[in-house]
Amino acid sequence: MSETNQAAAEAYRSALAIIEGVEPRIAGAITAELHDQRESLKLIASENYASLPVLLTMGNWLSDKYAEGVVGRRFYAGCQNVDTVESVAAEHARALFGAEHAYVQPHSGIDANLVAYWAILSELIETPGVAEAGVKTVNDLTEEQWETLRAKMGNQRLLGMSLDAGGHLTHGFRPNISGKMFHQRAYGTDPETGLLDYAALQAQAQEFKPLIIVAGYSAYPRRVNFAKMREIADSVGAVLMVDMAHFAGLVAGKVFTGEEDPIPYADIVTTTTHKSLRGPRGGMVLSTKKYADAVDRGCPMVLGGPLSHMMAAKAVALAEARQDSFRTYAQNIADNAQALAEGFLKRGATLVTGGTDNHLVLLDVSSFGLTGRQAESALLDSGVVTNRNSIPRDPNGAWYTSGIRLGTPALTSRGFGADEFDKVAELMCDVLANTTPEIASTGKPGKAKYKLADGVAERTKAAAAELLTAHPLYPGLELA
Ligand code: DSN
Repeated sequence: MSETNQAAAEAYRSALAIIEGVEPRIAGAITAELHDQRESLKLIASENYASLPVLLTMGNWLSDKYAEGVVGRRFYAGCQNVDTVESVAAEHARALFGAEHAYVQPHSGIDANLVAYWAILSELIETPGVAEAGVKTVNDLTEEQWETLRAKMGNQRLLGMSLDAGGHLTHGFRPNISGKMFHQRAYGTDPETGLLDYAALQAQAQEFKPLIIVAGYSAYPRRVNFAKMREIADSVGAVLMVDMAHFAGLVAGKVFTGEEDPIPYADIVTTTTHKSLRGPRGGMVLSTKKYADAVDRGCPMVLGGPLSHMMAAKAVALAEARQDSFRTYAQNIADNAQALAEGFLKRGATLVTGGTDNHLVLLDVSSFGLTGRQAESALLDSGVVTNRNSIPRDPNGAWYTSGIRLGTPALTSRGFGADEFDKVAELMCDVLANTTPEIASTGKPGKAKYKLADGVAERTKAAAAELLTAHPLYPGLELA
């Protein structure tokens, strides 16, 4: 047991005893969550296990301080310690990613995207509107001038990856606020290969002339060429925004370099900090100097007061990501995804795009005769935690789906390598091959109910336990 884990175990035992004295159900849920995470194969592509130093940094009195504004421009007195925290986190973020500017306040990836959209709209539309009217700020515009400007801001165009091709809700999906803020269109992937088609995207951009092109994804198992994305954006005068929430760890760990690194090519890059980056739950915006001031106005114009305890934890995680060992970790994430994909392919399973070259695999479970919902549930019964996901042009829609999205960041944090991921593919294929949909009242296979053959869940859990015991989570951190 490392000294850190021993000290953390003592700290957590004391903290949980204190919490138990106030609300035992909460102390119980926290403890149960550790057991659940330890005892299941976590393959959710957007989840990870933060280090104990990161987890420990979150719980402290920085939480009690209001600090709206940014370093050097606060709306509250007494923010000197928050200033230290925010400056250190931003310094690490700039150095790690080679970004001109870093804004570490967003509470989530969605918040980071909203800050980015708001900054782009403000920078490109609000400033000229105010300048043309010969006034200092929007507050000095007449009602009529303000309505004209608002109409202009509300009519801008956004081109983002469609949800079923692997884009995110916030990339212009109609039911999301981003789909309502903007006149939106979505780009998809090639129907044959499932890959991004840059020529088709170029033609679509040429026809649509968006203000913003959003690159990045939540469920696309391939790398993106950001130099090509930049060329497309430049050809139509668009701002290039990249949402790297899923693959920030691969950028930080220098697995994605050159044209696969979004920072040198994008105007604004957003991310979460808790996925492959392995930090605390939260978001960040990285930008060129041009957008720095607009981005820094994210709070209080878009966000509530910064969560200073979370910014502190982001700083610790970013410091960890600057260590050489993080590069090894990031490379292992990508290598393990290859092993997982190969494990499925050699057992006859179907993968969207035929494989992966990032951290995730999108398994098409229709070849097992299942919906994503049935597969997700049968796997969960067997101790394998995944999430169902649409595949391109999904006949089962976004609720039942035909896919299961799998990611390697979490189990790679536990030390799983290629052999273990091959075994994971074997176990999953066994579960799926032994699951059958229940016949609905229509006489056809239903989309939700299923039957898992007797004994499969038990044998999968037993095999998973062997893998998990050999790669313990927070070893030595023993609670009740
Ligand atoms: N919920 C995240 C994911 O799972 O990809 C994105 O918002």
